[in-house]
Amino acid sequence: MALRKDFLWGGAVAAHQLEGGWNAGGKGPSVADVMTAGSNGVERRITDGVLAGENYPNHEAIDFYHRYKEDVALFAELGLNCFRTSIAWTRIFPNGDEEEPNEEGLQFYDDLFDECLKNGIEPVITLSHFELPYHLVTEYGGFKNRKLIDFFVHFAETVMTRYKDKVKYWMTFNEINNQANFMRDFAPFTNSGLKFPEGASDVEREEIMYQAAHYELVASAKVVELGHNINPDFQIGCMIAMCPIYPESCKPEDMMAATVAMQRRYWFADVHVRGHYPNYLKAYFDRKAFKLDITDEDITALANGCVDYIGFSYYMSFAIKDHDKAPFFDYSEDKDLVRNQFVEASEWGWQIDPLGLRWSMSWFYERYEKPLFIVENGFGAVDELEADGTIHDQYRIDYLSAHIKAMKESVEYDGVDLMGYTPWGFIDLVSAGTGEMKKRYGFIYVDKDNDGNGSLSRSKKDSFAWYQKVIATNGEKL
Ligand code: P53
Repeated sequence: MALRKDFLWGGAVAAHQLEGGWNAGGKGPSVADVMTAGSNGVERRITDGVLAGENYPNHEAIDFYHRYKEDVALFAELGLNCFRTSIAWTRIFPNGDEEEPNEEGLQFYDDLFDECLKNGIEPVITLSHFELPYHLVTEYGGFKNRKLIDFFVHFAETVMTRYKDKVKYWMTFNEINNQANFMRDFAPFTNSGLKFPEGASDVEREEIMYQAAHYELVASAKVVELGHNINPDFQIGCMIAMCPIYPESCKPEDMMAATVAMQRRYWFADVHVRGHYPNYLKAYFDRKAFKLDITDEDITALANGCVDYIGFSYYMSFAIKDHDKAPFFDYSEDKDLVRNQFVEASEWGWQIDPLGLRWSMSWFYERYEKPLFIVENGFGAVDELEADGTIHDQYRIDYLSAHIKAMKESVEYDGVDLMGYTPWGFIDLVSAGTGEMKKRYGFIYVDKDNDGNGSLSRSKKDSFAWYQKVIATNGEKL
């Protein structure tokens, strides 16, 4: 089997990481707008609102909001046939709980999508990509509040109706499973707008995370059902951060630890795709005696809103050892992962493992038998701008070609049905994890540094011509 003839070759970004214009056109602040710049190994701080004197890298980002026309022309030159971005919820509903949308925000995405379509580029849209209205955090406590289901559904219905003839491919919640790492503040805040009470215990944090995730899954399912009514041609997927967790050794306890860890990180996909909670999780909830608000109506909504495809990101694999955890093998993403001695890692410690992509594709496809869509993959690295303006990023080409090779093998040898591939941050943008500009993924260089200095001018790296050729040959020439 070869890649589909209509294979979607694209690039992926998220509104808050490239648009800037954080308060332009009636936009309200999102959770991304109250996060400071961190650095390699230093977490971003979440401030109490937007404070004077702090550096908020997403406020300007790469100013795509004002430069999208020139940028889309570059995307067309690159040869993309699709462009994955998100709709910033706060451009449409600045506070998140309004009845009436902000027309100026809606018009911006009309113009952007028109510009893409005119250039033969199909938009692929994420509805919630780490950019929840900040007002929903301060007034409602984020997604641990059931009211957020209706706010999200109203937002989704508004944009799906408005763009029903311009957008066919949708995803609900970006990397919904990042919050499996509930012991750190980053993922629960970016996924769900959660701030834990001072001194909350580990178990309390975990229970809050499960409650929020449940409401998100219900909201997602309702949007899938609604979207199919708005336009039966819509393809609506979930979005999972796939970092497969290998046992450190073939010791049976390591294998069991890896199995349980996979359950705790990927149950979200089970609910999205199958429309019900898996038994292993029900058994876990019972053992933990969590008191979760899961109603009969919720159960029905989940069953009626199974996703059409599985969108996922893939950057790296993880490894785990048992840590004497029998018989439960409970997983702590914060503490249990170990270095895999068989693979290299990036400067940010992300373990490079192309074969892990093929493994992940098999795992998803055997389990669900639904089409897959690789909506993020890439290599964050420091690029050197030469005196003549060129950037030689052979390391990025090496990383991506090895992953595309593994992806093709998965389709050809394992029979996986794959819709497309959109490498992450194909134009340099603000890193989600660290808020840096220095951690670059792009084929297109953007002149800006970690402190916010630079002309914001765009230029092509060596990888630009390379990806052009990959697309032109439908992945034959790597
Ligand atoms: P950055 C963690 C693990 C895997 C993917 O990440 C992740 C994260 C969060 O940092 O995020 C996704 O920018 C996410 C994008 C993000 C990209 O991967 O930290 O969907 O928004 O930019 C790369 O290097």
